Amino acid sequence: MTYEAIINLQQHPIQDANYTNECKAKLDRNGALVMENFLTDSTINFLQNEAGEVRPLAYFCHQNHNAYLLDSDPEFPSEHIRNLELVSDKGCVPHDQVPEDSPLRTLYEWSDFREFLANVLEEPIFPYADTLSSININYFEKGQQLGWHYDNASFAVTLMVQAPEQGGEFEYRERVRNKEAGEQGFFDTEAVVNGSLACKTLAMGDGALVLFRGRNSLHRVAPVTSDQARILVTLNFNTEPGMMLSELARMTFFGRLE
Ligand SMILES: O=C(O)CCC(=O)C(=O)O
Ligand SMILES: [Fe+2]
Repeated sequence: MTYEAIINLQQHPIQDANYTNECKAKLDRNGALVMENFLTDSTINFLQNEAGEVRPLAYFCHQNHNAYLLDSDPEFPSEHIRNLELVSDKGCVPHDQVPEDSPLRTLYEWSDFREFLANVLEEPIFPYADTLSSININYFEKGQQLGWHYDNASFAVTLMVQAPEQGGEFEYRERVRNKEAGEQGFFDTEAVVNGSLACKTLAMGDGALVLFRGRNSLHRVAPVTSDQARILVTLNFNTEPGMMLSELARMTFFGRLE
């Protein structure tokens, strides 16, 4: 498939410097950028079929973690928000099982797309050096979710391939902690998790490209409640060349190291 056939370049002229600057301004303002209808309808159809075909290869994980994605801190009790265990469960088809002819690979490898991302994110971007982590097809089936957390990475790039019919909302609240300043934001983190402090929902339809800064913004994917799964592709990059995802993370999310 050609780039024009994959992406709605009229609506999202990512090779244009003015458009790129607009996107960067939106991301800086909101901590998130949703580019609806980034993928053409035919790409969405193709990717929904592809995701259905490789679905039997998905590795499903069930994980307990705290919002900080750190080992628990013995200085706090287990019910403290620092240590409170939350649940995540989803399936994942890793990079090496994404079909060779997939438009996901064409997009991921396109130099103009990478240049757009690097300019909008103001970070250099490089693919993962391991064989599993760069492109991931994620499945959230009925009852599955991603618990509240802060990302380790400074940004995430995702493509919504199939929105669920019900549930599965991406919920977030910006600037709840300040990792760089060593401020863990316990009070507000707990208030968001227990529902007493409001969060926002980031709407994303089929074909949306989403850029999100999740290091200090608390976020989750609510449990999917429809039979229709939420299928979301993460396009994963590093700010340095030659990096691999940690062995622990690869075992957790993919069930193997290579
Ligand atoms: O599924 C999503 O939309 C976001 C996933 C996410 O927050 C993550 O992988 O850290
Ligand atoms: Fe996240």
